[in-house]
Amino acid sequence: MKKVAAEEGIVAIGYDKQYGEYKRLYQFAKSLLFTPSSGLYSCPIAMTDGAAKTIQTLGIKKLDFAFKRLTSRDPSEFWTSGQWMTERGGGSDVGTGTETVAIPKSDGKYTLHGYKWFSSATDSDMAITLARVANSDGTVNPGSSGVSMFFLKTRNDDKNGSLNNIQVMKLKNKLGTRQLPTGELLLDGTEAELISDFGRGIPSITPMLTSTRIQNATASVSGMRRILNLARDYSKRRVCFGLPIAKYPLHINTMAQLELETRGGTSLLMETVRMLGRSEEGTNEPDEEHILRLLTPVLKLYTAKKGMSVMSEGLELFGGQGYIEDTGIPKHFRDAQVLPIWEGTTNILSLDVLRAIGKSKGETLNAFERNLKKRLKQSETARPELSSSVSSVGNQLDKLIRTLREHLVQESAARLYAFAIGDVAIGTFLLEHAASKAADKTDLTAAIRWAQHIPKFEELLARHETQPDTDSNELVFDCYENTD
Ligand code: UCC
Repeated sequence: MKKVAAEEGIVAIGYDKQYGEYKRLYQFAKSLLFTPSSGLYSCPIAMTDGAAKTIQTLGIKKLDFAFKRLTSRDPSEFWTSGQWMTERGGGSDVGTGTETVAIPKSDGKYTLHGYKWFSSATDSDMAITLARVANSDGTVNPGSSGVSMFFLKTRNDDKNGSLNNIQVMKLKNKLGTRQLPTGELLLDGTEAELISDFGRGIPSITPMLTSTRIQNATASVSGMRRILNLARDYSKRRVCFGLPIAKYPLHINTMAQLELETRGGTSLLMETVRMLGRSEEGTNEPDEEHILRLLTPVLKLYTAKKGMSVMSEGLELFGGQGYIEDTGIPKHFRDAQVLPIWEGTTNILSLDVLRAIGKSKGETLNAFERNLKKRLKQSETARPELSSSVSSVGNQLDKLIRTLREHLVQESAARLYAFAIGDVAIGTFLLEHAASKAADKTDLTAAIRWAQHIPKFEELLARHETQPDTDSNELVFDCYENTD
């Protein structure tokens, strides 16, 4: 898969200047095809892309040689990268959980000493990782501001390619993604180079997170598409009660709903990567930069959760066969369960949505509103029969924006906001596509259907507010403590 990935340019296309602002669209369109057939090789590819993006974004000149390898189409040159962030103490709270210590050497490099608890692609050529630089008295600075970012090669340059003082302590016994060797690694004097400013490790690694979160969404969307294509094919062959099951209205209705979810996720993904390519080429409008920041966590959390429900329904479309390992189908479900977890759980990403809005002092929201309204209007002008669908999505957008401006601090509703942002964004993008010359009848029907069924934000919010924040939540959550 490493050879195939290199030759097909699965990473390289995203950095190929000849495709200008379309390079990311092209890359991710190809990734959508590659990912579900890659035996999870898409995971090391995701981190490889993340490493290349980090080196490029931060302009780390001394890693030019690594960048060339990460983006090479020549299998003998091509490198993959790990992203070793997770330690025993976390997961989500990287600022507290990072215990690895970096000890300065006399040549300006460092040795790393610590334990990386969840390192996917243990066979990668290099890794980007985090550690705390030891002060001259041997102490380290605590918290996020004590964490710095490092580059390391996993193997030494000697003849045997010996490991760079890394011990693979065990391979993880995971629910799914078993094709992929995730390891617990002991770094026991691993030579590494500091590649961020002191204490700026977390913000410096965020380009990597942006990339892997978008790649995560690619896995979700392409997984949905794969299970649906298999189920569609099956439905035309499987005869039940005298007819192929594709002839039964209930079966068709179930599949149409899943098709809609899959299209929705695909449109959110492709619009995000369109803006990513433009951002990297400097052609984004200022509003699009804000929207890219906002949509990246929304995309990841939205598609991961929808992916799980589509996958579960998808298995059911095969009846008992969907539960039998010999068919190869159950694996899709097990592999999907990691998608809402790694690269930030749904809750962590919902908080990141609030962070993106808060940090811009609301400008992100203004940009989102302006951009979506403009696009909805253009869709209506281009295709007046979409008018009521445009109003339906526009209405939800208005309610959402109004609420976000008033209640941004309501942390317990962060998931609700994030999914609602996804719903209105998808509605807008599907309508825009339906109004374009490229649209066919299916595109039009799908967009209208999305608009008709878009979750009513006010109703969801009302339901949330009938269980107002802390007091009621704590009573329900801690029911054993609170029962007489
Ligand atoms: O699981 C892992 C590898 C598995 C394999 C991956 C393959 C995936 C593809 C699959 C395809 C098949 S690696 C571990 C993944 N771990 C995470 O994703 C971490 C989850 N935790 C978070 O996301 C947290 O929000 C943190 C650690 C990023 C930040 O938490 P803090 O410490 O509370 O952060 P602060 O203090 O709010 O933010 C620190 C700085 C701020 O900037 P400054 O200091 O300039 O004000 C934030 O604005 O970081 C900035 N920042 C961001 N900037 C934080 N998050 C972001 C962001 N998303 N974008 C830009």
